[in-house]
Parts: sequence; structure tokens; C-alpha cells
Amino acid sequence: MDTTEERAGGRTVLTYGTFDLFHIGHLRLIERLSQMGDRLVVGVSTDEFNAQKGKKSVVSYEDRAAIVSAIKGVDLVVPEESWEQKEADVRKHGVSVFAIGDDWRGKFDHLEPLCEVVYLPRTQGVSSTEIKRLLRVLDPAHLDEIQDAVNILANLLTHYRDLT
Ligand code: C2G
Repeated sequence: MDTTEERAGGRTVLTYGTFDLFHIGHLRLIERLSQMGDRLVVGVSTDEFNAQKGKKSVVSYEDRAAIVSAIKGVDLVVPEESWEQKEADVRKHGVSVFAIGDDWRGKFDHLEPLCEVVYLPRTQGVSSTEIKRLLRVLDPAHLDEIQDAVNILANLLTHYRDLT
């Protein structure tokens, strides 16, 4: 499909994401996207849109957008405020390729009349959710909870032994 961008001699790639607690999975994806064209536009989910996605990010939209903007290969960051903005963004930015991780496989096929749609394999073993879970375990306040639970279990075991 020959878009305005291609006629101008360039291919624009578009993706979207929360990019919370930026990690190697995000970086690998952005590196691959930047090699798929001449210009990469990244829609970063606003905090309000994250709420619609049922997500609450640790890092604010402003900081997540600043971090993604600083990544080599990212040419433009735009706020992602709704599910419906993708079509308008594809037209506005003369997008040739919409690409996203394959956890979304099939969810954006409706964009195919406008641009190529590509689902890329996710990086295994890392996710913002997993990082948050690990951080919670390391939280000193959480360690107090664990200690309390251990004490309760120890008392129960002692009591159980006395009964047997
Ligand atoms: N990703 C990846 N490997 C991981 C984690 C994430 O390749 N280990 C990819 C995701 O598939 C996605 C991008 O990194 O393409 C951003 O992931 P999230 O920040 O989790 O974004 P998500 O919640 O999937 O938002 O409208 C689309 C949504 O905004 C996508």
C-alpha cells in the first residue's frame, strides 16, 4: 500500500503502550519497530486511559512519555487517550505499519485496510506486572507482614504440638 509517507520516500511505524517501569521487553520491541521503517511514532497511554484499560501505572504519564521519547529510534511520542484514536493517528501520521506485541494478536486487524498490521513476539520472562510484584515482596512494610504471619504460624504449630 503506497501511503503519503512512502511517496515521500519514508515508512512510518506506529505502536501504542503503557511502558510502565520501562524494561528490556519494551526496549526490544522499540528496537525492532525502529528497524521496520524510517520513522517510529509511539502512543503512550495516559493515566486516564490506563484506568480504562484497568491498569494503574507506577510511573506517571509525563515520565513514561519522557522515557520513551529518549529511546533511540523513537521519533515522536503522542498521548494514547482512547481505543478509537488509532485510525485517525494512522491517517494523521501517514502510517505504513501498525505493530504491537502478539499478546494483542487479532485485536487490531480492523486497521488492515489502512496499513500493514504486525504482531511481534513478546520478550519472555519480564513484565511491568512481575516487576511490581517483586518490588512488593521487597517492600520493608511487606516484610513486617511476612514476619507477623510466620509468628502466627509458629504459635499455631506450638499449640498443635501441645495438643498431640
Ligand atoms: N511487550 C513485549 N514484551 C514484554 C512486555 C511488553 O514485547 N515482556 C510489548 C507489548 O506487547 C506492547 C508493548 O511492549 O506491544 C507495551 O506493553 P505495555 O506497556 O504492557 O502496553 P499495553 O498495556 O499492552 O498497551 O492500545 C494498545 C495498548 O495501549 C497496549
